Amino acid sequence: MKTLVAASLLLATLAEVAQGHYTFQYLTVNGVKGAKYQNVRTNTNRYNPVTALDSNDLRCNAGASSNGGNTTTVAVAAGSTVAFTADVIVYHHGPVTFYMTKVADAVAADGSTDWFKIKEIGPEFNDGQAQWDMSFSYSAQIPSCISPGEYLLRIEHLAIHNPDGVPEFYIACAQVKVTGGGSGSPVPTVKIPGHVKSTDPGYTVNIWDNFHSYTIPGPKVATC
Ligand SMILES: *[C@@H]1O[C@H](CO)[C@@H](O)[C@H](O)[C@H]1NC(C)=O
Ligand SMILES: [Cu+2]
Repeated sequence: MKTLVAASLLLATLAEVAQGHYTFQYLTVNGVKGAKYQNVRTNTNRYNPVTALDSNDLRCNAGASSNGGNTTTVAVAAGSTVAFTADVIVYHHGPVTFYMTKVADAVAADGSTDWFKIKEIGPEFNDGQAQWDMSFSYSAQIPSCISPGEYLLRIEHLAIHNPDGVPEFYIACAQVKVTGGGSGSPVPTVKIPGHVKSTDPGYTVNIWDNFHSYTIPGPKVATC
């Protein structure tokens, strides 16, 4: 068991060196996968993660708070399914979450407004073994109850594979205009940064040691 764990940590480290990391570059809306960065903001840290819990880069990734003019805002019906796709398959262990924030103008938005979580994907435990969803694409449903208008739609993959290192955030924001919908106000809301604390069990956990349950960091999935 010890050897297995050591071997998988070593593999993870080798993979890190060999491949670099991943960025979420594509958005699928209404069943159509957009072009690279068509509806997803570009970033300036290549395939690298954000690691500082107090950084504004946690909102939409490095360099992505004021470059919305480089990205087209796409219409999406409330209640429909959207997906982000990365350039390489996600190979670190950790949760994937989706957030949204309502904005006056998705092109101009800097992510300083209130965010709510719309989906979270954690591990499944089978026979005591954690199984993480490590995929190219992750999908979420735009809540039916939210009001129409422009939003930033954000994906967050928190990599917690290395208990000796700092957890890594892989983030991207898409620019969407929600049509239909309702008049609900989703709660709870959070600011980013600030949504994940350095003491959160889901942030500090060692997934290789006696790992039998997991609490995804951040707020609960919002309702309205
Ligand atoms: C605009 O997008 C392109 C790729 O689509 C990228 O290379 C460039 O750095 C982006 N510019 C800004 C200001 O984000
Ligand atoms: Cu990594």
